[in-house]
Amino acid sequence: MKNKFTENSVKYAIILFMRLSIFIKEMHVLNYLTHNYHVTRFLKSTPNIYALLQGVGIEVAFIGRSNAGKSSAINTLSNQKSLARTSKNPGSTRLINQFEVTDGARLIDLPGYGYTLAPKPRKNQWLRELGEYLKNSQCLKGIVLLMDIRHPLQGLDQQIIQWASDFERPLILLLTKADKLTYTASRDQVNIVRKAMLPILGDAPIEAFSSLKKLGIDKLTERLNMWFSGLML
Ligand SMILES: Nc1nc2c(ncn2[C@@H]2O[C@H](COP(=O)(O)OP(=O)(O)OP(=O)(O)O)[C@@H](O)[C@H]2O)c(=O)[nH]1
Ligand SMILES: [Mg+2]
Repeated sequence: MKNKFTENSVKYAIILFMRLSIFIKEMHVLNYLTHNYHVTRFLKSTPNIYALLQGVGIEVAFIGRSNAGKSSAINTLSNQKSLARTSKNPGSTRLINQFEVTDGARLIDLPGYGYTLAPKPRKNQWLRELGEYLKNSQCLKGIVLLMDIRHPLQGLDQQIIQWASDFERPLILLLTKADKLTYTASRDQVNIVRKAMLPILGDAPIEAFSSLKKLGIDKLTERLNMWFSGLML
């Protein structure tokens, strides 16, 4: 009787061990599923958020104030000069531009908020649409929130962060144009933002980023790979 019990326990332990090792192996493979962002291509533009809400697949949205460097970040990530339209004048991205990394994996370049010259009703409507998207999208697996490293966490940035937290959207914060500051000053800014965001975002990644110097691309790529692998849901 005792022998039978021991035999069964050993059998179950072996099965459990085998299942666990298969699970760990799968996690390992998924973790290292990398995408080639250099082959990213333009997919389509849409004038409002509602077309996005009907999509399928996985998407990651680049969100931030006008002129924060969203389109530039997509160009640097994809190693293409003018995949996304950039401009030194704020408000250069008016439409919602979708880029396809691979079948079913999209980067979404959103128009910026806080553009002072845009009419107020338009600004309010855009913010409402953004809120709806963050709340209701089935495809949105991650947010890349970009803020100029010299002026992070402005009112609307904080609103996006609050929504991301409320709607449980994973987030990476990129502090852009880090080439404008010294290494020490940019590290200090990262620490300030990290400390301020700790109660809301916990240990969400916050990185100094520069499209110009290609700084922070590896961290961004790592996070995108996780989201596109469906790991960090
Ligand atoms: N020095 C520096 N300038 C940058 C960097 N990234 C973007 N810029 C500049 O900032 C300006 C705005 O960049 P965009 O990428 O168009 O910004 P955006 O967030 O897409 O702006 P909207 O489409 O208006 O919302 C352009 O003149 C870019 O060349 C960077 O890393 N370093
Ligand atoms: Mg843009």
